[in-house]
Amino acid sequence: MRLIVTGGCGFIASTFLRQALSKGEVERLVNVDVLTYSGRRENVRELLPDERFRNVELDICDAEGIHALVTEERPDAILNFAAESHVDRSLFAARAFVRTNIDGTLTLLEAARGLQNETKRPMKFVQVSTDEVYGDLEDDGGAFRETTPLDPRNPYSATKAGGDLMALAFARTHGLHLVVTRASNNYGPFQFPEKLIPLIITNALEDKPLPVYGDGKNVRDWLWVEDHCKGVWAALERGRTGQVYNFGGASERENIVIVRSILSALGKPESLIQYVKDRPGHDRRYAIDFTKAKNELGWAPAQNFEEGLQKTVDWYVENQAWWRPLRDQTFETYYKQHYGKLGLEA
Ligand code: NAD
Ligand code: TDX
Repeated sequence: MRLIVTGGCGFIASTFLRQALSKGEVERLVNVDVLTYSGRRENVRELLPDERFRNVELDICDAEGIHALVTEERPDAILNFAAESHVDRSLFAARAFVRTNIDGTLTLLEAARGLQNETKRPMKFVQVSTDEVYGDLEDDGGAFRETTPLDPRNPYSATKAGGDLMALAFARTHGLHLVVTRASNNYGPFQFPEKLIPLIITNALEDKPLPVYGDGKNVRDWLWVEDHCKGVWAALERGRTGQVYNFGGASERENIVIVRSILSALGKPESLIQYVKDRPGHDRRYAIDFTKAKNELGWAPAQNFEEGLQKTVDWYVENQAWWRPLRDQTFETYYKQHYGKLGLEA
């Protein structure tokens, strides 16, 4: 199997790349990543010696570059993980999200369609998406199913929903063998320290205040990143064309409960907790019904949350050389450097 993966220098896709290279049937694995602030070369460094692996620094919005790469590599499948992924960033820099999450997805879909037309071989495409496209849930029960109407409520999730719809349209109108996967909040090693769990761990290690938005009672469903990547693989292998598959961790927790667990794992005082102004449009609760993935893909999450959280805390304690340099940089600096070059205003 010959695969192109996008966003592989980021958190989730770098985990996917490591898993994929451990599979005998993978004959070629190409990573496409433009290295925004959250893309780190070091996340794929250990893969470079494997001669099946190729790392390409390229923007998924670069239509010519993507076309040339797809023509050269002739993949059996493209898996699109690349995205602007952080909700808070999308609140003041939404244009970058539109560019990568919608326009970049379209560029990849066009390239896949072109190759399929040329070779007359079925081309697979996995669009990696998020439960946030469904909006949010009330505190009292219910969970997102694949049939739940889309109701994105922030610029990040609006652009992910746009990418999903464009992808599904390409399955219907252009016959791409495409599936969309929607996962809940991932956690594990290599997550950029802007997302809740790594931010709280790294702030606590530096004895900095731990910002908890609103009342801290918003609920997320936490999915171990390796379980998510196994689901993406199952969707690639066994997903039905034009279908959506939800992946959840069966681990709903209030944010404040997670913050307290991290403090306790690190032996740090609760006085570090600082309630701050709520995120505008903050979704209250996410929960996922993954019955369809269970029935059709034979997938279920395996990692117990408390053990997974402990493994994550241990990783950040042991890998301070990975995250400490990232703490000195603000997103604003990266944004100006990276998007400024593209002439993009927020
Ligand atoms: P991340 O921010 O850690 O990684 C994103 C990667 O994409 C980075 O390496 C970045 O350099 C790259 N990238 C961004 N724009 C690009 C462009 N224009 N061209 C090429 N590369 C580009 O994100 P993540 O948390 O690993 O998320 C990966 C995917 O999974 C995203 O599509 C996200 O929407 C989805 N997802 C994430 C979560 C989560 O909890 N983190 C949950 C569900 C779904
Ligand atoms: O400093 C913080 N304080 C805080 O209380 C941060 C960064 C977050 N939070 C809260 C907001 C959310 O309720 O914690 C919860 C999780 O926040 P994030 O880590 O920013 O994740 P979320 O907004 O839920 O979105 C994530 O899950 C879906 C990912 O970032 C997305 O890429 C994914 O699609």
